[in-house]
Amino acid sequence: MQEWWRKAVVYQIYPKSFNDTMGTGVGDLQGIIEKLDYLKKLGIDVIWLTPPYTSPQKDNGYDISDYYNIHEEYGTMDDFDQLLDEAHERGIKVIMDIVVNHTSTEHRWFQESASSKENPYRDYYIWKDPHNGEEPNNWQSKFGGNAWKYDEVTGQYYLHLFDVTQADLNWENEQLRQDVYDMMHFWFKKGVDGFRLDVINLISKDQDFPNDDGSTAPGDGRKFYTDGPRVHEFMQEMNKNVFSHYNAMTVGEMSSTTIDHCIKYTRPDRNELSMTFNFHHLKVDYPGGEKWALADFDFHALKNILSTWQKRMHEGGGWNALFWCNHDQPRVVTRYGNDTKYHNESAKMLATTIHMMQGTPYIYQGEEFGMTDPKFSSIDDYRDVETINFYNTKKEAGWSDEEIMPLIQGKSRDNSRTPVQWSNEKNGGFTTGTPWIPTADNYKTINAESALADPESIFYHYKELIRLRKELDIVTFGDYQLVSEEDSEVFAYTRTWNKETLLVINNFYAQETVFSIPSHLRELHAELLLSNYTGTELQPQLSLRPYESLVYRLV
Ligand code: TEU
Repeated sequence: MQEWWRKAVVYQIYPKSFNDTMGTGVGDLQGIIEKLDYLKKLGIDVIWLTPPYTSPQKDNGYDISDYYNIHEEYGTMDDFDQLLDEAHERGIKVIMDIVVNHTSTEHRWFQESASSKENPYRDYYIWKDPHNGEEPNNWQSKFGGNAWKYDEVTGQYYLHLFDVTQADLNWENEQLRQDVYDMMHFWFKKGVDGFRLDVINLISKDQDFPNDDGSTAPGDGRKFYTDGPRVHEFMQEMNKNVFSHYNAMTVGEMSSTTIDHCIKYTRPDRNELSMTFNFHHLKVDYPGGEKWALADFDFHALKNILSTWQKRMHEGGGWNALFWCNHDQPRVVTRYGNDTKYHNESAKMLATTIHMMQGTPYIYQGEEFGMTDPKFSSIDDYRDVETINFYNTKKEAGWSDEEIMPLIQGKSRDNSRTPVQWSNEKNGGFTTGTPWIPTADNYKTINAESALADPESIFYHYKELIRLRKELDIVTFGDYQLVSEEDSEVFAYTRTWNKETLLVINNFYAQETVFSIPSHLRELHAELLLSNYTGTELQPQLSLRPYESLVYRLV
């Protein structure tokens, strides 16, 4: 249990929206270097850089056309090397986001592969004959429509689980796997500290490519490639060939996964990955499992899911990545908190809820001072391929903007991709040019500069949470126990370790409420470690103010 990443806090950077030093309207690597001291001040240990490689940017870099180069708009390989050096000088590690489930169709491998059936790269991708003159099966792309694209030149279809320009790689091909491992060595040799592996649990497909009859799951094909037949074998091979040679941290992004699989991916003796992201706690506001629909979040489900993952991953020897926000998710303060009257209180409360759990916490750029969803009213302000596909499909089906836009405002991935609000200057100080996506209107009040100037800001609450994790081993190692299962407003849990207990109490609502402290905890001496209001003494019947959040040490 001594691996360095168990005590680390990770900060996610989406370079496109982080900080632009060239006035192009697009963030760049020099922009990250400029903010390293800010990150150092926050106290994070690791930067996760979303894909900075050469890419046509149909999916903002998750469509890689050259794994060995830096996307021109972000700078050069020299800038990257400088970023790595300067981060390391400050004691900050850097992990790279790597996408190996698919490449851009502009990648040389795909160009070769598509050129003829005899090309040696043909088998690097998944090509199938038409079935009765139509698509090989009924699998759906995650960005809408069928997941197969017909290619006129060779008369076959290729698989794309995401955009039509993101062709799925064929992991059955040994040479492809070797090429991927070689590429990973290239980045490790440069000095990177690990990888975030994009949708890595989708790489092994059922080789029968069966039609999905929808009898046991949504009918979109997911069950035939999610945590697929050879995925653990591939992870072990990757680990043996690559990760085991370095003191690496690896985090796998797991789409629609299960706890049992995540234990397998992360249990140290299995030699696969360090930790996994799962998204079940971010689907409690998907009515009937549908992303593009609006509903209040289901608080009981949220507590239940997070608690089950805490307990079972711990018992099974696995390790969780802890997070609320990333570049695919709406901002949590808007989503599960309150982005108006209780902006400050609810953002801090949400942070405490996650950061006092077991696992490795992730902070997504701007989360540390409470950035919100922008709520743009026009589709013209959105850029995301998934959002635009959704809009077009609904328009074709006859929906009006009045019906579509509230869904996009609530659910678009662009909610988290607006420029980081550094100051109250034009464009939030992100760029002197025209930003590639508009800045949220509230940058004059919600920005890093004001947060830094206010000792009571959300920023300093995150800093304090990071400090507590560093100082108290119990945050890393303690057992987790939910203590508010039935409560409709409060999410309270304990962590226990070496005769010590942490009691974490969070009111998730704007109403005051009374929380009854479980009797076995009442006898102990309580010390308040952190709160989002001025001090509260622990009492058996504890009155909680709106979004109040408290962390006590009990001995
Ligand atoms: O996302 C994987 C993924 O399945 C989702 O988060 C997806 O964006 C969401 O379900 C759509 O509603 C990863 C990346 O994080 C994302 O940005 C990429 O677009 C995607 O893979 C493809 O590489």
